[in-house]
Amino acid sequence: MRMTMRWFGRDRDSVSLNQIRQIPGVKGVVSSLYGVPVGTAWETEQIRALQREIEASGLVLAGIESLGVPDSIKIGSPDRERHIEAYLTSLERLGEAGVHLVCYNFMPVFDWTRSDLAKLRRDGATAMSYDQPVIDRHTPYTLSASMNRQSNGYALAGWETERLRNLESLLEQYQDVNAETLFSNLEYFLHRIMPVCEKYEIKMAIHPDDPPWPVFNLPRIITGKENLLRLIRLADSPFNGVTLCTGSLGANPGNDIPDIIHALSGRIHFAHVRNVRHTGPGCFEECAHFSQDGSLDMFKIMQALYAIGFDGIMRPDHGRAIWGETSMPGYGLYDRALGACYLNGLWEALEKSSSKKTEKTEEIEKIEKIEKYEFFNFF
Ligand code: DNO
Repeated sequence: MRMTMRWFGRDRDSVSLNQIRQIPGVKGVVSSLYGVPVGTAWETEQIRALQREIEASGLVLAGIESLGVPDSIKIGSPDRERHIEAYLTSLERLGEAGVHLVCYNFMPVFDWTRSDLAKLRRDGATAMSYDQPVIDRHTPYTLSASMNRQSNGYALAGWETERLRNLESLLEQYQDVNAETLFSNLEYFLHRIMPVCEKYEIKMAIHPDDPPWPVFNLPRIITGKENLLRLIRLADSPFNGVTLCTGSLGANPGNDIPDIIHALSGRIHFAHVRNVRHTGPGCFEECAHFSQDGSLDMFKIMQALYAIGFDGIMRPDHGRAIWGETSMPGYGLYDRALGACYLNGLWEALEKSSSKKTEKTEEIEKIEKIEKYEFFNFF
């Protein structure tokens, strides 16, 4: 397992690479070319520049979150071919640059959705929350305006105002798209990109829908075990995999996360590990990563990942806003750093108490020995 953090780039993030480097056990970041509009092919030089900047801080670019999929591909509209070509070009250039993990999602129009980005908690911190009755009183317009108003001035990934400029026509284009259409458009997309992913060994990791149920009557399909298994079957390649986002899937109390982890063994390429607190039907609040603060058993989740020999990239996920920090909602330094340390602690305990070490663990040990050697030689 490799612990990383998400980093939004020097111009967008309140957290610096140097701060991230000081979190014990964090060796890399996942990032993206946030300034490039979804649907445009990424330039090699932009990818290399991002890598150089990250490496100059002693970290590595461990993967891309996200390489956005344009709505045309999700809808299956005529410009999808042009957009798939651009996507393939970006994948090829990423592969040539040695990037082997790409996170993406297949949510129509909107990415993750919340009704409140700064709900006051009993501990005095604030956290994001979702309340279905509140969402039901919103239109897509009022919700996107409200989310952007609460974003502390940061551009919210997935809710960029430029992306939502053509909201009306976009919503119209989705009128005939149901869950089945979405599945078959996802299948088409996967079949087009898998040959390139196989050539460059790029693991595609679809992010679950957040929350994992339809929002504003738009279908959502990456919602639970059955559909995740269906997704895996759409393209029979080890490079067609999943981002196991415990908070997104865990928003539905019916999703048994350890069970899903076992079912997806071998296809979990990226893990977003965070807790969530169920507050009522269709309602949840984000919380600290610590098991007792939320509804998920984080030890059982890490235990399941350990049991399947998970050796991919992991990151802590949304945190509370604590200790007076102002950041992009969910993406401050402090609570995510606490989360990373907690998850690393659980993992260390699992490793040290395990009697049988898997081959993968031994491989990781070898890499760590080399890293230690390089570290001492550095000084
Ligand atoms: C929210 C994130 C998502 C995720 C995308 C992946 O905080 O987990 O925005 O990055 O859905 O494409």
